[in-house]
Amino acid sequence: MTFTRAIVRPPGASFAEGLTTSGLGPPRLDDALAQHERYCAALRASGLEVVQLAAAHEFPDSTFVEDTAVVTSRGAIITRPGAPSRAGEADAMRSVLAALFRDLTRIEPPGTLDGGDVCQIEDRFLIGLSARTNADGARQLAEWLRTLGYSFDIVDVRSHTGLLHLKSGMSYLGDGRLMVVDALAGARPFQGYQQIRVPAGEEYAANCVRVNDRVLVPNGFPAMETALHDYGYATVAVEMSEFRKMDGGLTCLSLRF
Ligand code: CIR
Repeated sequence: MTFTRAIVRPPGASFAEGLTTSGLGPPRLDDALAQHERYCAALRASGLEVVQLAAAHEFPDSTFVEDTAVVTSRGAIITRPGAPSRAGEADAMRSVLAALFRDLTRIEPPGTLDGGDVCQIEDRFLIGLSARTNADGARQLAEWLRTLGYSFDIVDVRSHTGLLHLKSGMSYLGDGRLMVVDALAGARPFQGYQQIRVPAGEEYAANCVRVNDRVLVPNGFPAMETALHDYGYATVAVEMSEFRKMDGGLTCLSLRF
């Protein structure tokens, strides 16, 4: 999968008031903004044009744009984020995507869906059922994907308490390879792919992003980087400490298409 564009949104002044279970303490806004800039620079260095939405003080979690839409080369859909405090984040995303996709559609109530639960693997999508994505949201997304000619599979991550979203525990690296935490490794929809296990103690780094010829990884996970190098991947380490404090990973800071 080749990407040419990314949509991002810098954290706003209320960032520290967002949802978190990390127990890592409050994030520092200045550091988060600097890390966000470096994240955007890494996307640009990987060949992407970066479109930036204005920061939104009224939505503390709005920097995690991935949760508000699913964007493919065949169409885009606005989600209905599962956390009530995040419901209004999709409006800004709808405006920017409406200019790019003619038939923009959306997840309707009672469905809820976070983009962090959606993993594209070429022409197939894995859709996670989680505390944020319910069965109706997954069903609506699946039906929409089918109309676009994609196939899909459901992965239930609700019993894995450490995983906020499906992609908190796995990433698609391209080349038929998945990066997977041990807890998810036996999942039936992962069969048929080469699975690289996330090294013990480095589970946060399961959420990485293949962008064209590089893999963006969070800084500070050396065993994970070594594993990727062993498979021939060029990695770019991006400091994510302030986003991690708010349960955010690398993929959630952008929509790539
Ligand atoms: C939340 O709990 O919704 C945010 N604090 C973090 C969202 C992370 N999103 C993602 O991994 N796709």
